[in-house]
Amino acid sequence: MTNGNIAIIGPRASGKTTYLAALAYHQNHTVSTKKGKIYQVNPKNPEARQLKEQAEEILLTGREFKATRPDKTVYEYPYYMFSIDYKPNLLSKNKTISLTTRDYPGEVFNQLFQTSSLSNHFQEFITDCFTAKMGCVILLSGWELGEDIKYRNMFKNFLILMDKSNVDKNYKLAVVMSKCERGEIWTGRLEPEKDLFGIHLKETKKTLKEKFQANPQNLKFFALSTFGIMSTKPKDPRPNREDRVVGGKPGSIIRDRSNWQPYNLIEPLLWISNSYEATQEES
Ligand SMILES: Nc1nc2c(ncn2[C@@H]2O[C@H](COP(=O)(O)OP(=O)(O)O)[C@@H](O)[C@H]2O)c(=O)[nH]1
Ligand SMILES: [Mg+2]
Repeated sequence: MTNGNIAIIGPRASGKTTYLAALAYHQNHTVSTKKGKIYQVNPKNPEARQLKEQAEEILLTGREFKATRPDKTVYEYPYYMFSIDYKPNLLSKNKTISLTTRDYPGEVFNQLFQTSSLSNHFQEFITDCFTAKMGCVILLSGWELGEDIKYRNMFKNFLILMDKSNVDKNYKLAVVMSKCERGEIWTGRLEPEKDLFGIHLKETKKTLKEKFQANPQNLKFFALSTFGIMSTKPKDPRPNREDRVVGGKPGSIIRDRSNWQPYNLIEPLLWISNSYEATQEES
């Protein structure tokens, strides 16, 4: 399998396009557990470089991306290639993780709230998530009452389709609470499995844990925020966000655009890639 195929998926407005644009825009990342180590993300194909320009033109001028319409076949959506380069330790050679993904329309996952019998058009997208992939990052932004049951139903249907697909036995699922700079959930970010999913999305967590009982190494919970907070100092956790309504729809933009620092952006990708490699070596 080509190293690096990771699908980035999630329901409508969960933050997928903004996440991909942040990946294209932000080059240097430090990872909280590996202080001092720099991970460099590089856009590798014309589409990814164009997305970097869009991040500048859209996010950095205080606007939001338009919704990705589900009006094309999966192969017509832009295909982004990135590399993540880093030095595992002082004496070792540089390591490169390559990542390729598409910006899937969220409607596919919204339809999974109700049924696993997707239309042929949407079935194509789900098949693509499982074909020749190491795993997927699934972005979820809801934590309020009622969201848990919706997400649980979505995962039940998603897992049915996963079982029917010819998925790699080491396929990794990184389940992410996105937009975690929001005040009500920010304090749960350090142990998202326990303090976010275990509190607000209990049924979702239960369904996933049961499914991955025999291979818990293939499932992990994360929290990330593409917008981040105003300051990286723990004493100043003001969200770097401004909420607004555009065309009757609520949305958010980055507040201090000259000091935009996403939180935990690449951790789910590193986990998928590194743990996939480790399980490949074991098996
Ligand atoms: N609060 C907050 N809002 C975000 C974040 N990332 C994206 N958004 C907002 O969430 C909405 C949907 O984002 P978008 O990337 O278009 O979602 P998509 O439909 O999944 O591609 C927009 O208003 C974004 O500005 C984040 O990290 N925090
Ligand atoms: Mg989108």
